[in-house]
Order: sequence, then C-alpha cells, then structure tokens
Amino acid sequence: MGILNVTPDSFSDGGRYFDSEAALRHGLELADEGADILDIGGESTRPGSDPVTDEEEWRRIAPVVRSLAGKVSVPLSVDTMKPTVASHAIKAGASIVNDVSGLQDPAMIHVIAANHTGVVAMHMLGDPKTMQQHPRYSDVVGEVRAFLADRVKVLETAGVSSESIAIDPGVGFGKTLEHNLALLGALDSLAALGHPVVVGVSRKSFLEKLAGGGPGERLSGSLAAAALAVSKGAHIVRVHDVRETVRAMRVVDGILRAGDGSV
Ligand code: HH2
Repeated sequence: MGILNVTPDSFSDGGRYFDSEAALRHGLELADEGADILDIGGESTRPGSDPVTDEEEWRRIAPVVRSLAGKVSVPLSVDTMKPTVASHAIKAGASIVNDVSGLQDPAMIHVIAANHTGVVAMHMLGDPKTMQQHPRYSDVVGEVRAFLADRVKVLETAGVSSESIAIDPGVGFGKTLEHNLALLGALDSLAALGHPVVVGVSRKSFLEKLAGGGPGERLSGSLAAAALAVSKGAHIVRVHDVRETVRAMRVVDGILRAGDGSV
C-alpha cells in the first residue's frame, strides 16, 4: 500500500505532495513502482497534529482521487476518519476506507456498508493530538486484539462482508516503543482473527529509537520492520518507499514460500 499524503504537515513528507499536480505525479509513480493499493490522505494524524475540517480535507484530496481513479488500475484507498470525506472519495472512485480511528463514528460504518467498499479498521488509543502522552495498557496485545475483533463484529453486523475487512494494530498510535514492539512480535495472534493484517511501520519514530536517524534516514529500518512484520503474519504493508519495499517483499515472499514447501 503506497502512501500519498496530500498534506502540508505529515511527519515525513509533509508539503511535498500538497500541490495536486505533484500529488498526482507521485501517485502515478507509486503505481508504476508496484504499489497494489494507493492510500490517499488529506489530514496528518502524526502525534500532536491538529484536525482539519471535512471541507478542507476533501478539498485537498478531491482532484487527486478524481484524476488517479481514471489513470491507475490499482484500488484507491482513502485515509480518513470522516464519513463525509469517505463518501465523497468513494463517489470519486475510491474503493477502500482506511480509518485510523477504528470507525469511531458510526456513520462511517454506514458509508462502508452502503457502498460495499473494503475497509481497514485500525487501533488508536485516544486521538492524534494527545495519543503519545503516556499511553498505558495492562496487556497491549490482548487489548488491541479485542478492539479489532469488536470492530470486525460491528462491521459484519452492519452488513459489511467479512472478506472486505482488514485490521491494523496502529503502530505509533497511542503506543510506546515497547507497545509497538510487543504488537509487531504478536502479529500472528492478530492474523488469527482471520482478516488480512495491515501494518504501517514506514519511517516511524520507533525506528529512530532503535537505530537512530530522522524520517529521511529510516529506509533500512522500515524495510527490516516490514520484512519481519510479513514473516509474522502481516499481509499488507503501508509504505512511503514503494520501489524498495516491493523488492524487499519479493525476497521475503520467496524465502517464506520456500520454507512452506509451497514453491
Ligand atoms: N499510519 C499513518 C497514517 N495512516 N493507516 C493505517 N492503516 N496504518 C498506519 O500505520 C497509518 C495509517 C501515519 O503515517 P503517515 O501517513 O506517513 O503520516 P501522517 O499521519 O503524518 O500523514
């Protein structure tokens, strides 16, 4: 899943693709590099970020969703917590809703069910503004797993087909380094819920805590984390560096398949 942030303030690429033309070019480039899904977002959810209005979020991504829908063959996903933005994006050609709030707004569930889209339900503790202020769990893996299982149940009850639902532990969303590592080490237990697991580790700050380097220097850490996530059961990795990740994942896939005896 290639990341396309049409924002002025995303943590690693804020402002680079804020202009619609630049965003469109980057989206085409990500598809060309081998992304299987393009995830388009108009609101940063980095720790401490301020929310934007529905109108502003849609204004940012509208031209990008519209033009990419006619130009790429891969599905477009919209990274939003807002049902109105999701609804506009679906009309403009998006077919997946990626909601980092885990569908806290019941209207979002209705939008997904009514339009028969795919959905990524992600776990976040609190909201982006304050989520990194002393996040606490008594059993991070158990609590995140229970939250995701509940989201799946709520979606299915609302009529969303089981095959359309993916889950995501939300690395960095209300989590300390230890919480992130515990979740990444337990992806198999999330995969056991029976839905594709999405993981976003790309350029995130836990990599700096482990190996140093600002957002622009975290490619090697991102690839290592993505490789391990996939070997632990993740199905989809959400990344900024598509070309490099596709190559790394081909290697991971080759090794895992050989290990399975399924070559
Ligand atoms: N991470 C970010 C945004 N959306 N969606 C899912 N499903 N999983 C993630 O881990 C995830 C996500 C944050 O990364 P980014 O989009 O690069 O930054 P920002 O929120 O600053 O735009």
